[in-house]
Amino acid sequence: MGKSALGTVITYGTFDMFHIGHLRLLKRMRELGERTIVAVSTDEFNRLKGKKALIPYAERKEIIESLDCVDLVIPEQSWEQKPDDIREHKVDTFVMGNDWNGKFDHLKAHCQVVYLDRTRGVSSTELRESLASILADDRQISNILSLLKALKGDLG
Ligand code: C2G
Repeated sequence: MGKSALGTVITYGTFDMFHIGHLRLLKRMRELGERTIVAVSTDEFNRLKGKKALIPYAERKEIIESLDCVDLVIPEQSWEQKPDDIREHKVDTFVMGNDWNGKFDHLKAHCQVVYLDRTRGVSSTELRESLASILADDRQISNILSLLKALKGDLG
């Protein structure tokens, strides 16, 4: 089926510390529809989701809006807004990574529901943890250096 036959596609997410997993999902979403919409979780909604994004909503929104494969970005402010979004934007297909497999099947009453394979080996959480360990190593190295300087001073 050609893209135009598939009309409008929507997906939802935090998209914190934008990475290749996010990009691949959005590019594959582009293959499923002529018009693509991304609902980016606001900072307030992330608190409801129990997620603390490192990058504020306005910057996450700006990054997603800059992508050629994305036509429109809207705020995701609640779990319940999806059916209204689907109606308002005349969405034909709802897309999510398959870590959400089955969780949005109820939306089949409104549009097609497609779960795409997640990209393995990368997530915002893993990026944050690697960043934290690199910073911890840096702190350790600077502690050792200041200790060596102090020792050098003592030895005259
Ligand atoms: N994703 C992916 N591969 C990864 C990481 C994420 O394909 N390595 C996909 C997720 O499956 C999701 C999208 O990228 O479809 C956005 O991921 P998150 O920002 O983690 O989204 P999440 O916080 O799960 O929010 O109402 C739905 C929620 O807002 C989803």
